[in-house]
Amino acid sequence: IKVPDVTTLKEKIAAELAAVRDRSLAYTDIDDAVLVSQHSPLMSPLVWDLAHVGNYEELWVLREVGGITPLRPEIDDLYDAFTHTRGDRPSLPLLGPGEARSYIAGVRGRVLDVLDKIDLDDSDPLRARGFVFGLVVQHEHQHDETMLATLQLSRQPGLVREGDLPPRRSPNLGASPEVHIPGGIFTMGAGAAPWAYDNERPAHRLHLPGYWIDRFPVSNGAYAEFVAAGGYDDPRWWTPKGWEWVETKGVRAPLFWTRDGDAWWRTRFGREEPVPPDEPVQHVSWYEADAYARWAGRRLPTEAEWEKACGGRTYPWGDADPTLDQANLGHLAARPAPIGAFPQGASPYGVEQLIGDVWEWTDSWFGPYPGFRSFPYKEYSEVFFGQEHRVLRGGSWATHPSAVRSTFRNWDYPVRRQIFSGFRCARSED
Ligand code: AVJ
Ligand code: FE
Repeated sequence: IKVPDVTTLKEKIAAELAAVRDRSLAYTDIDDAVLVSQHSPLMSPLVWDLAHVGNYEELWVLREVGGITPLRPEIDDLYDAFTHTRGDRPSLPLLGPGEARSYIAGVRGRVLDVLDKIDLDDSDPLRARGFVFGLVVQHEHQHDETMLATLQLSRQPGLVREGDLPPRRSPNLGASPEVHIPGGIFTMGAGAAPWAYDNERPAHRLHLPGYWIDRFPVSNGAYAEFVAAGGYDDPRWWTPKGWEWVETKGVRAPLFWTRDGDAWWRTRFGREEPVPPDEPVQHVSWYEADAYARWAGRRLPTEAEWEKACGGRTYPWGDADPTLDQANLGHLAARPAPIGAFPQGASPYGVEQLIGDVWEWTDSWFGPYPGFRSFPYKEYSEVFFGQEHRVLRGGSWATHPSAVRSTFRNWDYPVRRQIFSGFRCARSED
């Protein structure tokens, strides 16, 4: 995690812009053939993501805020995520890798000119406290995480930096596996956070009855018990749609797991390794998370329960940026950290590993908070509201610290599992 040594907001923004671009360029510093090919119909070719982040930056910073004439208006349609599906993108006349790099560099140069001139105290909501720069920085990091999912699906070894996890602290494994959160009112959603998305607002007060929530995410070892107990053979644990998914797709285990006798192996960025029992399970769908919870006599937390467990601060540990002993974020290593690795990242309630490691499925559909207003465009959040997407919380090992906080909401289809998704369980008070 890069902690830029900066004082002013403009310096901080410039450092964030530089860091995210370094990240995107590192992920795409690979053979052109790998960049332009489609590794899964679920994903864009990497070269699409690369030019798309530049086009998004052009639309929002250069045209909308800077009033600058479009650089390449003819490519807008190619990089509009709503015009072509991911599956169709390889057949489009996309910019090649070299062209994409020079296009995004050209945009970035002008963006730094806009940053230089802009008044960040302006009351215009795109300018105020640099919101538009937060928008493009978070957007690019989100696509970087998507690129990692694409690289994982490609199963090609050597494309992703392995890195090292921070040294392990003494884990708090002796503590009770569940934490009780008393009933009462809490404030859900983002208050002061300047770069929070529209879907995190407005902050609102909500009463929750008391409940219990797991101290840690569910581990591979615990999940393997569900598999061994015939979890995938028993429709009792699954919703009707989940069971239909299991049967039609023949799902038997998390994505990327393969069985070798009694042992489980997984493919991680093209390398085979035994499934480590003490890591949070990842690459499970909402259906699998929900079924495991029912098998375990529990349920998934609602997103309100998940957020309340963070204790009402920017992050569970407080308002300061994450440190290496609080959370596994920002691609330190290309994997989740073991259960219990971050006692210093605990919330005031004592709930751990809420931020980082794996995105956590919740029971909630992605919908608007009371009083929601779309900003700055309805295709970021609003068009996804309804009973199609489930909310995930907390970020994964692949999420950058600037693109996650206690109030941050991610969403996906309940079948999705190429994302770095896991879960923890909860239960109501008796
Ligand atoms: C919030 C991760 C679901 O990747 O579809 C990227 C983020 N929005 N470009 C996605 C996003 C526009 C979004 N998720
Ligand atoms: Fe996008």
